[in-house]
Amino acid sequence: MIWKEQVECVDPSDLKNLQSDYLRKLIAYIYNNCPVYKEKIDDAGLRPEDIKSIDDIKKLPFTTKVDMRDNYPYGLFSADQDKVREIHVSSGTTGNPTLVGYTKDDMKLWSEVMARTLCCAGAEPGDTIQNAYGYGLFTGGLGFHYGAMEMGLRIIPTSAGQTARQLKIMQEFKPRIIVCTPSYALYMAEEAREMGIDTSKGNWKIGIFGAEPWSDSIRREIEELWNMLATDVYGLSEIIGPGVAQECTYKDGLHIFSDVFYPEIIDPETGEEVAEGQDGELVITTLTKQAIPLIRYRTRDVVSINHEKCRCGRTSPRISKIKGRTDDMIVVRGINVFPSQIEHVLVGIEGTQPYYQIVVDRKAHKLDEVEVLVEVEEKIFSDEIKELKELENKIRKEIGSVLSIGVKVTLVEPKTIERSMGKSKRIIDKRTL
Ligand code: DLL
Repeated sequence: MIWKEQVECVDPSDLKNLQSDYLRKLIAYIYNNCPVYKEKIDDAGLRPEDIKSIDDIKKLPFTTKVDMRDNYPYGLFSADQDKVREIHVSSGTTGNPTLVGYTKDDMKLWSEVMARTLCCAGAEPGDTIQNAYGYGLFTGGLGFHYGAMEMGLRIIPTSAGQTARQLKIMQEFKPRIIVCTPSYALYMAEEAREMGIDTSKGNWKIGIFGAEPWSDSIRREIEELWNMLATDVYGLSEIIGPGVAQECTYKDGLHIFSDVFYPEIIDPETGEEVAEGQDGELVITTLTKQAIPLIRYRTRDVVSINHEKCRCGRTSPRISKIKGRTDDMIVVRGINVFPSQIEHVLVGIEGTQPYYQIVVDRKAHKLDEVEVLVEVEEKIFSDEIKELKELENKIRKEIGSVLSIGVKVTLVEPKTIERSMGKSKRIIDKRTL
């Protein structure tokens, strides 16, 4: 089932007309209603009439997280605050948080793209969904709630946390769909095992996991533990929350709802578009939002894009799984390190758990040091010291050869690394740069 077939399976030239029409209206709207954007457009030497088709988008200036912070809280809004019906705050850790808002029509749009998301993952009206994304200022919980409501699902709004209760509810109310962060799915399975619950036996068939990076190896692990199809959902508060892109049951890229969220993939250094299939930074323009529409927003997320029609019938472009963030990357002794590279090594090594933390430190003018804390399985920890050392060495060598820098590896006991019900923290950077 495809929720909005007329746009998701649209002919690409019709899509372009629709996007062009939306873009023209959007530019006139923000130019007349948001002084910050008016100034940005004026500074670029443009007039709204210069934007005739979606191809003209390249003439427009980018919007960045710095613009959001500099104009905090309301400067980037195009709608008056009395038209705003709900606000959310993004999970940033530095400086001012990022505030976003929704008018009544934006709420309708969000519900619709979330219904499209759920449907894309294989949900059907009448299904029961357990929503273990956090409810509150984070967009995950309420975003899924509105979408499920729109699609006619039966919602169990557990929010994140209270894991024992969460698992009990799951067994008793038998949801067919479970949604949460991938790290919480792993954590719940771990808790279940301790409680003597077999998560591979249940009514659940589909999981929709996102809000943080996760690899295909973690996907396989979750699919095995939960005996379900694990799909990836992508989104960010600034654009709308979850509901920007979603994998269909073929799991061959995330369909981006490009009739409303126009994607570009650029080289983060030059700002120029990269060729199809090449990695680059995802930039999104919200074509139809009212409260706080964004023009060419730099997401910092690294992906590639594929415009081929999918086997599911959708013509919407597909982005790859998020490969990293341009700002999550740590530079250690001049080498770029992404947490995903380390994760990739660890999942291939028997005896390790998918829990790790990367600690970067610089002691008094010395070189940066990287320590990777890796949790190992219970049975490994009871092995002889010699075997533990061998495992440590193996991990150290493999990470070293992938990253081209030496790292220290420390094996830690099961459950030492903090578990997360929401987004997990992989990097601890202790350097004072
Ligand atoms: O995380 C929205 C969301 C909620 C998405 C629930 C999916 C499910 P923010 O808190 O603003 O919004 O964080 C957005 O999280 O720029 C990415 O770096 C990261 N992210 C989101 N989804 C994925 C994903 C929500 N599927 C930031 N894979 C984004 C990797 C993701 N990273």
